Amino acid sequence: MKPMTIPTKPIDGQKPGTSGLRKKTKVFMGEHYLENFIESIWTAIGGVEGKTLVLGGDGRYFNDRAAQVILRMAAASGAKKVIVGQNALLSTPAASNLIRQKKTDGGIIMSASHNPGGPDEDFGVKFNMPNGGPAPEDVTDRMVKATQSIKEYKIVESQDIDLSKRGATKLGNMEIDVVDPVKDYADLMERLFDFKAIKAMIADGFTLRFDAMHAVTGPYAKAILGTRLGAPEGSVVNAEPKPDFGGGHPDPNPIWAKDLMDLMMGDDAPDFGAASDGDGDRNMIVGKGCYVGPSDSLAVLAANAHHAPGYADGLKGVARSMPTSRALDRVARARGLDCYETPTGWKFFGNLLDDGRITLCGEESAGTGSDHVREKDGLWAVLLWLNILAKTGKSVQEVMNDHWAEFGRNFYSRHDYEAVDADTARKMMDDLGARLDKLPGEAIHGRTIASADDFAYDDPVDGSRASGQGLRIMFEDGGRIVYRLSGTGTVGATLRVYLEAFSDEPATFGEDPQDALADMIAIADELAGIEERTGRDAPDVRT
Ligand code: VG1
Ligand code: CO
Repeated sequence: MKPMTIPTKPIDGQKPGTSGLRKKTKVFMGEHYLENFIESIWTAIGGVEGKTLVLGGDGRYFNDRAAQVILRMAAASGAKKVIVGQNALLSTPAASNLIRQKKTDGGIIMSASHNPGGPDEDFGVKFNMPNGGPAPEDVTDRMVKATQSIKEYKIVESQDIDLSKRGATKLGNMEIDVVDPVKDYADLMERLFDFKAIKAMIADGFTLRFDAMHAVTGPYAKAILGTRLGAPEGSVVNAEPKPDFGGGHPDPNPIWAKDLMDLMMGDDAPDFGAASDGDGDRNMIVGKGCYVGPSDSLAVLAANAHHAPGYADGLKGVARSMPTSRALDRVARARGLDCYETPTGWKFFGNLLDDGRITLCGEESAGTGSDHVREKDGLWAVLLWLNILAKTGKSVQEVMNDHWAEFGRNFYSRHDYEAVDADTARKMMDDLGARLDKLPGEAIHGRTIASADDFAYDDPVDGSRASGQGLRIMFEDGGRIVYRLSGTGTVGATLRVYLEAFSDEPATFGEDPQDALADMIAIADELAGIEERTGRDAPDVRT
């Protein structure tokens, strides 16, 4: 089987964002588009010859075709072996686990995560390193460079490989191992958590609903929550991965997981509700009549992780992305743990985890995880919650009430303005950025600004610096507003405004965050001139 060398030319805009390269599916399906990017990944990692990779995706439209192309390109460039999830499926955390367990040279995950899928929606590709984590910025920078000078790529001609059957096969000299996407991951979960206690709780009548949102976690949730933990039929819904996620956004938040929210707020609510996103790395946690914000969930998990066998020895330290609320910091302070603040995106946690500085970390966007893999992990968070509930005997609402009573409440919300004109958004950020120096001391709606900056991060492990990571405005009363432009969207710009206000007044703990943050919301608009500049008088999504 002789590799063909196909001449090509650089294609504009092949620049990975917060998490891999995401574009409209039709763009990815365009001539040479996928091929150029894959070849550029090979260049960025010093070639793929003799290497072993993991390959899988979230099952979205084009996932199956892209897998065949990637296999043919890996074979043409001399890869030794590719381990593929059956039907080219792998959740992001399961892929991270396989990369680590099988000691491979990395892996390719085909996913645009929480973005909708289908011929008119989004597709994506990301490369993970041998540690199982997303490629850091120096590697993605090399990818971008390679896309800008690419002249040719190599590919072999072949029939499609049958990825529906498990087992070993060959493509030219390259081995292909089609594996059960679930088993190794489920075994890992069973080692970390007290499955006996969770099983007993469920057998005792504890009820739950997991909404897989027609995305990749369906098979994982059925195997773990159903088969291994005994949750009855009907506990896992929308469990079959569909190429268009049933037409919805596979984004586990109260807007896109509305059915689950309605159920959990109704009279017949089960004890526990959860959902995950397209590629299985995010989570939403809901109790009976009680939605748990992701930043709070992270803080609760940090405070209670010792209830799970995998974390019984305590945590080495914790980390959160900068826009995530500082509820976690309060737990860290009380427990004497180091707490790191990183830019948005999981790639920034990798060094801290590898260096043994932290055990647990998370983001406000419904991503939490630990050192068990190098990605955020939706089902992991669900299982840790279930483990905590089983061990403490508390309801979700009781866990939250006790948490706020001990640490106070960081009211928090993120407001997203989607598909804003990119130049308008950029100019708004630039103008606000230019005024930051003058803001401290200014009083607005009765609150005084204590400090303001453009967040930059110096990685304590490798010394690399990431700047321009979001504008932070801190208030004297502990409140905070952060402005950032999304790095995962595919249309125009998405402005994210992150709002936070702290209260240690128990009478306020039950308030709706949108009410508790009303002042901050008004201040955020006034400071940046959101309505005036974008014409939007309200965000598209509030989480
Ligand atoms: C968003 C989230 C960020 C997350 C990223 C990838 O990025 O804010 O916290 O790490 O998505 O998540 P941005 O740049 O759009 O704000 V996933 O589950 O979509 O891979
Ligand atoms: Co995701």
